[in-house]
This record gives sequence, C-alpha cells and structure tokens, in this order.
Amino acid sequence: MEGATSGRITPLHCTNPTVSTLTLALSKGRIFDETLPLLAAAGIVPLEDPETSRKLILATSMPDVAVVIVRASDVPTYVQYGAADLGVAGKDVLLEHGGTGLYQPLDLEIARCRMAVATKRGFDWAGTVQRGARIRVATKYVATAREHFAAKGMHVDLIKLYGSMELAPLCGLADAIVDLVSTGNTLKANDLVVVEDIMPISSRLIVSPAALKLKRDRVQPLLEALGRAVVAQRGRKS
Ligand code: PRT
Ligand code: MG
Repeated sequence: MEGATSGRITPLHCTNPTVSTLTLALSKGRIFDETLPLLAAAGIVPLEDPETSRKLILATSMPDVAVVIVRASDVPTYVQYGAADLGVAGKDVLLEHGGTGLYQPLDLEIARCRMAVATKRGFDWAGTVQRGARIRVATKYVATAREHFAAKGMHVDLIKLYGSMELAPLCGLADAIVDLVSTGNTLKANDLVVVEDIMPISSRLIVSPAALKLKRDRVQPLLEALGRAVVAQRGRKS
C-alpha cells in the first residue's frame, strides 16, 4: 500500500509526486464505525480493520485515498497542520481545539450524544447555584464548560481531568461534572443525574484549507458524495 513500506513509513505525500494521495484522519471506535457506511456510499472502503490491524495508515479501495488512525482529540491537529487532508471529529473535540485553521463543511450526524452537567443524585444543584456558592466542576471539556458557566454568570472552579469524570463527584473531587451522555447508562451506574443540558453533539467532517485549495478537484466530489450519504442516512434513521 502507499505510505507504508517495509519497516519504514514514507510520508504519504512523498510516495508518488505525480499522484496526490488524499488522507482522512479517523479515530478508532465509534467514529470509525459510523463513518464507514458514509465512506462506502462515496466508494471508499478501508482494506483493513483498525481493531485488528496494528497499521496506522490504512489503504482503501480507492488507490489514492488513505485513512490514518489517530486519537480522537488529535484529529483536528493533524488536519490543521495539513498532515491529513480531511478528518472526522466530534463537536466536543472541535470546541476544545478551537477550530483554528480548519474548515467544517459538513455535519455527518454520527456519534450523536449530549454534553451535560451531572451531579450525585440528591445533590441540591439548583439551591447551590441560587445561593451563589462556589462550585467545583471536573471535566475533560474545560473550554466548553467555562463558556457555558460564564454565559450563565456562574463562577465555578474547573478541574481538568482526562478520563472517568464520573468518579470525581463520588470521591469528593468535585460537586459536578461536565461530560458526554448518550444512553445515560454510565451516569445511572454511578448514581449520577443530569442537572443541566449544555448542547447536542455530533461529528463533523473537517478539511484542511491547504487541501481545499490544492486538491479541490479531489476534495469537492468527496464532500458532495458524503453530503448525499448524510441525507440518505437521515432518511434511513427517521
Ligand atoms: O476514548 P478515548 O480517550 O481514546 O478518546 P475519546 O473518548 O475522545 O474517543 P471516543 O472514540 O470514545 O469518542 C469519540 C467521539 O464520540 C467523542 O468525541 C464524541 O463526539 C462521540 N461520542 C458519542 C461519545 C459518546 N457518544 C459517549 N457516550 N464520546 C464519549 N462517550 C462516553 C462519555 O464520555 C461517557 O463516559 O461514554 C460515556 C457515556 O455513555 P453512556 O451511553 O453510558 O451515556
Ligand atoms: Mg472514549
């Protein structure tokens, strides 16, 4: 496949100067799984499964399109610097990244969930807010949480965590958390409840400005095909 040679990785854009490879950054798990049908509708099928392959650059059924597997929160960075031409990232990740140097032309309407504030069941959130008491909130989404509470005129102490936010109120690290909720099972299992809804979240296609300029003939038809696939998917889900 292009990009990966035995033992050494050749930068994708260096493999063949006459054919420009289009690279798409995806994270393993729900984003990869839910992007797959949309890509298939655009005629792009990865030739390997990232869950079983150790490769980080996957060839696809389209010889000039490769998928690179990166951590969900690293997708915007790869695209921002043009190391990947396109990517798929959750709105949560894009808000934390800030969106600098990225086009966000399409909501793929996948990996849907909500961003919410949650506390231990029985915690008097409304009363605490009303009293103007200082509240400690643990979250991975510091920028989004800061903006949400500032818009409400609330002063909160934000504590940055990198995972398992649900544990923070249980151990007394924080009064509340800001986290993503989809089925609600994780909150329920830890005796937590949603006390405020912040916003709906879904994943977006992001494009590097360089790719849009220099590879427009390749990027534009792909954007159109993915746009049609999103509309078709909407029809199937409703
Ligand atoms: O897991 P890792 O640390 O590697 O990275 P990540 O969590 O950023 O990646 P991943 O693949 O878990 O999530 C990728 C994207 O999926 C996120 O950026 C969101 O946009 C989206 N998404 C959709 C979710 C969820 N639903 C979701 N439920 N991301 C995380 N969750 C977590 C949530 O944080 C909580 O811990 O699932 C738990 C709650 O789920 P329920 O179903 O019990 O409510
Ligand atoms: Mg995760």
